[in-house]
Amino acid sequence: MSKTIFVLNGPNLNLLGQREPAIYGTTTLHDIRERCIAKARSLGFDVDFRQTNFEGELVESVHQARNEACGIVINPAAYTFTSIALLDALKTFAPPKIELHISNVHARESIYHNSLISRIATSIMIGFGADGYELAIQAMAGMVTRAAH
Ligand code: CA2
Repeated sequence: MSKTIFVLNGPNLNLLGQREPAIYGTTTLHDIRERCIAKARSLGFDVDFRQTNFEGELVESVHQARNEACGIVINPAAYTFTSIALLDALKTFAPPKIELHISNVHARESIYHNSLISRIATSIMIGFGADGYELAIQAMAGMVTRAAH
């Protein structure tokens, strides 16, 4: 069984820690990647951590995850609200998938309220800031381990 968790990040998240710290905090995506890898390793898992500004590239990562990943943690950023292509790709991925948002999207403007992804996500992690990623890795490791027994 694969022990690799794919952590996928959508558009603009490469700017984390550099812009809008009041909303997204001061932690960079590089720091988050390091924390995810360390947390996963402590639980006996690997992480394949990616960021892209391109919708099709996110879709292709999901396709790759079908063969290589035991679970997906995904922050689709703005594609959360627009991408039927990403929704369709994630529907083809049977193992657990956690939708993650750094900010509490429900406390923000209404354009951030209607996720297309939530209806097919196994679980949702919202509003925990950068800590949400490690929490999601921990939750994913638990789900995958329990499913294997
Ligand atoms: O809170 C999140 O993680 C979001 O997925 C972030 C998205 C937004 O469209 C979602 O509704 C909630 C936006 C990502 C923009 O990333 C930036 C990072 C640093 C500075 C500016 C934007």
